[in-house]
Amino acid sequence: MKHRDTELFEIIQREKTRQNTTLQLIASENFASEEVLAAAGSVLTNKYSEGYPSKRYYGGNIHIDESESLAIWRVKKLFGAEHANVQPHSGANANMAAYLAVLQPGDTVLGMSLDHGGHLTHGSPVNFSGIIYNFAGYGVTESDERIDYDNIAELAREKQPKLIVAGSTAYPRIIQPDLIRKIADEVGALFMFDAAHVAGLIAGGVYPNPVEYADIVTFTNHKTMRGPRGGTILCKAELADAIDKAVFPGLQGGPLEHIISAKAVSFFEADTPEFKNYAAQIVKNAQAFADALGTHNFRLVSGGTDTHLLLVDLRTFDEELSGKDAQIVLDKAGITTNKNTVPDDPRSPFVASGLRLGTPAVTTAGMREGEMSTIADLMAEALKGRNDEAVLKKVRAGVADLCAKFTPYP
Ligand code: DSN
Repeated sequence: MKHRDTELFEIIQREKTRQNTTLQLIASENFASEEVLAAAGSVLTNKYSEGYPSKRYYGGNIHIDESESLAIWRVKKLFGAEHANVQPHSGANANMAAYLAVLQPGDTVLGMSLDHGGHLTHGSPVNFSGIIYNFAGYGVTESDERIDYDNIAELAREKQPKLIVAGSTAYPRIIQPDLIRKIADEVGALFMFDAAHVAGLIAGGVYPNPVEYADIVTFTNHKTMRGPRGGTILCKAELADAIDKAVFPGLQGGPLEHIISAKAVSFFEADTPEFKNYAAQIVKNAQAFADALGTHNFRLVSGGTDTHLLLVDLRTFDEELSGKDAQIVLDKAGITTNKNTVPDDPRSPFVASGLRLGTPAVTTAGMREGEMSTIADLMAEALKGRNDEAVLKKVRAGVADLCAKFTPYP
């Protein structure tokens, strides 16, 4: 298609080239399929459809109803959920709607602290969650950097929360939904699992399904799920009305029906044997990556990973190297990562002592364990030679060679 707005479409082309020619190691990113992209860019963007299938405030929603109903049906089947709301514009909106559905301002909630791997919407004081609700944070142990379920139980007995939130953005290990359900039952709390990072691993059968245990499960569609940007809420039947009312009219107006149709496509794609293999490969790649990084003296927080995500403590590799500087150097070499604090990090979140890495995107691009080892070598070379432009140029060339063999959008 010939574009009239060449300025903007050239920007999009440059971003596509960036995605095709550099390594995407941000744990929360992925490459959506051409069919997901086509649905997200479809004429469904033109339609107003406040309400839900068969209960809309505007006419002309016959096909929008078909698309949204298909998305709901597919995601309920995929996760074995009693109810689904596919309208949240984002994961943060999904969480906000969940809280609006079951909490009153000032209610007590437990969530994982941001500095131990939680999320802004799990009670950070600068986020609506910490402003409106009375959050108490739990974290990982100092000894093994894993979630301390006894600590959650003690905190729950002390605080008597109305809701316990599980889920994280920087925790490489499996969070056990059955153990948190037990704690919630003991203190009479509701249980919400934020599966933003791991939804695709759950759908692919390599992570415990929290739907069985949690009253509410929220997730984003664009991370391991490999769908369009957006959020989804799953819940028990008795919370269905409250959740739906919280999303609309409580929080949002017109749903993004083009995005909802793209969510439907990704639920279709996730319900296949290929996706199961994909999810298993994400984890195998992450574990191979962890092993390879270990040989270069990078320390893996918690000693490794059970998921798609690795949290690297850079201090064993080079005490002077901050996450911020590492991210900048790796960007120059064509390796896209994000700085991240490690548990009890002495540096601020803007500087940080760690890097968060993930394998969902490179696995979609077709890379396997051997390539993870190559990437670890390239990273170590770039970071060691960070003051030498020739080294960075050499690593950039190595990255380009690798990406030429594994191109997400040829
Ligand atoms: N931005 C997401 C992530 O990278 O994990 C969290 O919202």
